[in-house]
Amino acid sequence: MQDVVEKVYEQVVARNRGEVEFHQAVHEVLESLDPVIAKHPHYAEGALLERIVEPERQIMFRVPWVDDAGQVHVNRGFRIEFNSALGPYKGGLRFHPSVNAGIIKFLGFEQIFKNALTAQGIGGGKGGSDFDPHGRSDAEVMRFCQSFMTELARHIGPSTDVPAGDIGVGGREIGYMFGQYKRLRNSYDAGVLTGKGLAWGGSLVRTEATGYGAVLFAQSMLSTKGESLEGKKVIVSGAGNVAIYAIEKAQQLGATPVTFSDSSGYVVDEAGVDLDLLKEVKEVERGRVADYVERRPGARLVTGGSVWDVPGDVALPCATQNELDGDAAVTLLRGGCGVVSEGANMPSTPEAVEAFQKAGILFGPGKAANAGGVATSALEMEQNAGRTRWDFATAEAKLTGIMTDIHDSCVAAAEEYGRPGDYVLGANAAGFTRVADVMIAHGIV
Ligand code: NDP
Ligand code: 2IT
Repeated sequence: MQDVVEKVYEQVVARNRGEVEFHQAVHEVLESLDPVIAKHPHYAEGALLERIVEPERQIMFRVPWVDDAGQVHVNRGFRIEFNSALGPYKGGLRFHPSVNAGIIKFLGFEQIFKNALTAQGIGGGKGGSDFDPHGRSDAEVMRFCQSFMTELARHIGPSTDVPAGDIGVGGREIGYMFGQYKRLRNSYDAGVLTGKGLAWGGSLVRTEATGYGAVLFAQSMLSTKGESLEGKKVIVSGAGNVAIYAIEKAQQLGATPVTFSDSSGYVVDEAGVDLDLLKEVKEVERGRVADYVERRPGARLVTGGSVWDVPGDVALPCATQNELDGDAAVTLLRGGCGVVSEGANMPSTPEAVEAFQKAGILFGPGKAANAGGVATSALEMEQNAGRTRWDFATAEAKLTGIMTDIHDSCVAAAEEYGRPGDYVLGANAAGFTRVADVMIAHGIV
C-alpha cells in the first residue's frame, strides 16, 4: 500500500479496536486503491479517504423483549449509517448471535461500494442484532421485531434510510417490522423497508435476486472466456435465501449444483439438488439440512470437514463471512474449480482470494457478485414510489441488465488500472470512484 493509504488503514485499526472484520474489509478496498490514487492523486486530498472509512452515524440500542415463558431478554440493536453521498442509506438487517459493531461496520462499508456499482442512487448502511431467531416461536420473533423497530423507526424513512433482510431476516421479520413501523408513524410508507410481501408493496424477483444475480455474474465472467455454466458442476454453501436461489438459477442455466450447507453440516447430492425438497425443508419447515437427507435417497450429510472438500467446476459461497479460507481455496483449485462467485459478503478470506488470483481463475467478489439483491431492493423502492408493480419478467430483465452492467464496469475498471481480469480491483475502483466523485461535489461534509 502507498504511504498515504497505509496511514488511513492504521488509523482505522487504532480507532476501531478489535473489529477485525471491519479492518479486513477496509484493507481490501484500500489495497485496491493504490493504482487509482497513483493515477488520480486528488482522491487522497481533502481527507476523502479518512471520511469514507468513518461512518456518518452509528446507532446502538437496547432491545428488550419477553419470551413465551415470560422471561425477559435484552439484545443489542445496531444501525450503521455509513455513507449517503449517492442516496438514502440502504442495506440489510442481520439477526445472528455473532453480530457486533465490527461485523455491522464491515457489512456497511462493503455496502457503500456495492450500492455504487448498481448505479441506482443508494447510499450504504447496515444493521441488525445479536438476537438468534433459531428455535424461537413466531410470537417471540414478532415481539423481538416490534421492540427492535420501536427504536429503529426514529432513524429510518423512505428518503433517509431503507433497511432490508440479511442473515436471519426474511419475509416474516420484514412483515413484523413493517407492521410496527406503520403503527408508530400512522403512515403507510411502503418504501421504508424492502423485501416486503407481494401483497403489501414487495417486488417480484426480490426473493430470488441475490442468488440469481451471483449466478448471472458467474455466467458473465465465463462468457469472457467463451464459456458458459452449461454442464458445470457447482458447489454451493449455505441453505438460506441466497443459496436456494443461486441453486435455482444455476439449474435454469444447465449447471448441476450438488451441495448446500448450514451450521449443522453439509449435504452432497451427486444426482443434483432436489430444489423443491430443499425449499420445503428450509423455507416452509424452517428445518435443518439433515431433514433433506432423510427424504432423499442418495444424498449424504457430512458433519465434519468443509463443503469446499467436494470437487466441482464452480464455487458459490452463499453462507457467511470468512467461510472459505486459504486451505479450502487450495483444495477447490486442486479439484478443478475455475470460477468463484461470492453470493455471501466477504466469504473468502484474504488468503483464499490470493490463492484464486494467483491461480488465475475467475473470481467475482461479493460486492459485485451479490449486488443483485440490493439492486432489486432499489427496484422495489422505485415501484413503491411510482405506486406500481412490474411483472416477474420485467423485474428479472432489469436485474439481468444491472448484473451485466456491474460485470462490465468491473472489467473496464480493471483494464483502466492495468490489471485486466482482476474483478476485486475492478469492483473496488469502479465503486470507489463513483462515491468519491460525489463526495467531492458535496464538499467537506
Ligand atoms: P439466511 O439467513 O437466509 O441463510 C444463511 C445461511 O448461511 C443458513 O443456511 C445458515 O445456516 C448459514 N450460516 C449463516 N451463518 C453461518 C455460520 N456462522 N456458520 C455456518 N453457517 C452459517 O441468509 P442469506 O441467505 O440472506 O444470507 C447469506 C449471505 O448472503 C450473507 O453473507 C449475507 O450477508 C449475504 N447477502 C444476502 C443478501 C440478501 O438479499 N439476503 C444480499 C447480499 C448478500 P444456519 O441456519 O444453520 O445458521
Ligand atoms: O448485503 C446485502 O446487499 C443485503 N443484505 C441486501 C440489502 C438490501 O437492502 O436489499
